[in-house]
Amino acid sequence: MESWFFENQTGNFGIKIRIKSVLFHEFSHYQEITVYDTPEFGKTLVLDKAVMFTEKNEFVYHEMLGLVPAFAHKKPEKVLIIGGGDGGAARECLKNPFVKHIDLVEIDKKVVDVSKEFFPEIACRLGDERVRIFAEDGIEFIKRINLNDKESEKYDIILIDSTDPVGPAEGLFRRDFYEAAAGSLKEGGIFAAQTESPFFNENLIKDVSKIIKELYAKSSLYCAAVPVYPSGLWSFTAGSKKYDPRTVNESYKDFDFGGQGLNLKYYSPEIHASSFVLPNFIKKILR
Ligand code: AG3
Repeated sequence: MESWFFENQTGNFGIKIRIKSVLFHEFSHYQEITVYDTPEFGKTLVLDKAVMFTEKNEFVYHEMLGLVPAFAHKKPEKVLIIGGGDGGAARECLKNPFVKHIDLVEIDKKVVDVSKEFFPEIACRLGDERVRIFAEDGIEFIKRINLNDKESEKYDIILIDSTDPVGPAEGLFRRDFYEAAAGSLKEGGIFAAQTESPFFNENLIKDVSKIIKELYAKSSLYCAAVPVYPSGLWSFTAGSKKYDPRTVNESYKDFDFGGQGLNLKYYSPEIHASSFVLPNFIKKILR
């Protein structure tokens, strides 16, 4: 019998993916977690009926979220990832030669466990000695760092690797959270968050960009193509206290981005720069 997974993406539009089998299905304390095996995309993680990634194209999102801010920064030693329990963003960040330490704050420990079990190539760095995992609410975590206001606790890079702005992730798209994140960055720090589809989430992008612009010396939106996400075009919003997020920092002028071990399938210095070149309809959203 044929089986298909449907994601209703906008209420009026969605995608369907043929499934070979259901490898895992459980309701955690926070959400419904499903792992499908699919002929088109390989194993696929679905949270609350929304596709988070597929084995075949997770590299786009994870490289672009994990590497653009890191390579815009002169020397990012300490990184905070909110969400990202699958480990994809952490795996990418560690490709930056300066990164010494990553704190990963994932509210749902089940996502970490499922990713380790079913997606070892994505979760491969979760056991790295440089990565510390906290199973707690990222909003509270960041508010604590901000309140403590101790330079030694702050970060060079903060990444928001969240689900859509509904359910557990809703608070990760709010002003008070963004303010606390800005206050948890060191001087010269860079922030980046996944900010959904420019085709379907105009208002969200407009609101987030406005806040980030207020909070940082520099702010920019960049995009990448993720076939399984709503509309296939995905956005990330970056805010930076000092360095221009749109360019690879001088400090990497001798760095070999084509190096074998790095295994970069999407990101390159050229893609870094070009991902900030926006079509007019997105520029208009940001005006
Ligand atoms: N986070 C963003 C996924 C959003 C996709 N939305 C959807 N399918 N409706 C992905 C997390 C991967 N680390």
